[in-house]
Amino acid sequence: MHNADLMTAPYRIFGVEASPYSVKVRSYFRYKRIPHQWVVRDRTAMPEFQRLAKLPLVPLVVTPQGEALQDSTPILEEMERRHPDPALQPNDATLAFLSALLEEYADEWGNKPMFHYRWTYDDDQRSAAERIARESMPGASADEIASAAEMIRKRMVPRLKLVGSSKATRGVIEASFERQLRILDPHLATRSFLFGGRPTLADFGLFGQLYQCATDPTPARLMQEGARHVLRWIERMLDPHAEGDVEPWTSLEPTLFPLLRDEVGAVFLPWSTANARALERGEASFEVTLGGAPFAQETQKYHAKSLAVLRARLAAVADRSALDPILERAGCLSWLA
Ligand SMILES: N[C@@H](CCC(=O)N[C@@H](CS)C(=O)NCC(=O)O)C(=O)O
Repeated sequence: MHNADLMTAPYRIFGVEASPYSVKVRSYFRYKRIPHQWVVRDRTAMPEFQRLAKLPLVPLVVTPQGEALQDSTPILEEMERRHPDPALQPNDATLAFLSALLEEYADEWGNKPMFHYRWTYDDDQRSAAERIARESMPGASADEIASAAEMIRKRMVPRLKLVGSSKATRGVIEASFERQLRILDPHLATRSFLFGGRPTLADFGLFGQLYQCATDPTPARLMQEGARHVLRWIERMLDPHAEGDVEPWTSLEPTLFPLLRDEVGAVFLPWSTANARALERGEASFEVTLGGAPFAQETQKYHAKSLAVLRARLAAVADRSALDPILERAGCLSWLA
């Protein structure tokens, strides 16, 4: 390749439609108008994917210079360094941290309802497994797709326990999803994005999970019944355009604060800090009380790593005079200290 080609060659995003983190990164590239090619990681693309990827995870972004980037949050951060305009995050440091906090909530906790509904209920299992099989095997016969779908279903269902979804935790997970929708729907009724007139980091994280929920029959039904504004926001987030700037906290607060208090402070952070503590102590599993109900799960390294990054992000905020009182009132501050 000539240097000129290297300069103009687009980024490539290897991903799959059923992966929340893949569609999160794809929407970000679309929003930023960064030239890119969406490469469906199907069986034809698998050999190249395996050659380039360090971890067997999508999304994988290959830069025009041939570097391989993985893990959606660091990918977005690296892309912000390379393509700073228009900035993803609000200028205001308080709002920027709240946006990062909501992204972390979406990526690490919001994935639970998504994964839970998809692989718990028979209709959802079959719908998702078939879509995944179909996308990964272009040109395959109906029989080949049916048998691949069955293999996918059998492989994914036992993974419910890795995210802590079981008969015992179903109530906690489903209550959290329904509460999330009840809070988001009125918030998104009067604005295009979570922080106002343009999407920020939080929108991309939350969109990734909720877009998946909207494709699975059981959570989609809940969304159609009680969260039409969330569904419209999901459509907007597939190819988002700025319509204005972010709003000040005073205008966001009435409907956004409940998400920080009732989900992030009451459910996500108690769970994530319990996971991190169990990891420190070398415990293979942990149990925590969330909203009065027990929640048990195998300890996971990744969540603890991203919680540490979030804590470092908070520690780096120079002026916390507006931020700390919000976090304190939402019951978040003590978990992040
Ligand atoms: N923290 C990672 C998570 C990536 C991830 O878990 N990807 C899943 C799909 S959503 C995956 O690739 N699983 C294995 C596979 O599909 O082959 C990120 O944000 O990118």
